[in-house]
Amino acid sequence: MAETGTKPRTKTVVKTARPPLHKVILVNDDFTPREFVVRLLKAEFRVPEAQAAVIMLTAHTKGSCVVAVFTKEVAEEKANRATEAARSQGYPLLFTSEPED
Ligand code: TYC
Repeated sequence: MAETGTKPRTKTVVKTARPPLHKVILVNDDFTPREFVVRLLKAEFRVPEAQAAVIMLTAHTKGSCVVAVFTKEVAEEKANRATEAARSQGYPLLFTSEPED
């Protein structure tokens, strides 16, 4: 084929897709003591006392509160682990996870 001297105008840009994030959500209940919720948040999610207190109070007043975001598998694992930790102490405290909007 004859050389036209033209160059392609398209460029290939390589983009690395980030994994979609999932929220871990703390759900309110009428039975778990506030202090236990704060202690669990500190132990399981490594949040400082003041932040744990804000998260607990937000769930207490609004019904639920986002604790943190992770990749899907990590969010599910952390929510299950924290829920299990509460159950092992006899509390019905629930953590769920769902995709971030
Ligand atoms: N509502 C509980 C109480 O009054 C405290 C609480 C807060 C429980 C947040 C769960 O996710 C929760 N003892």
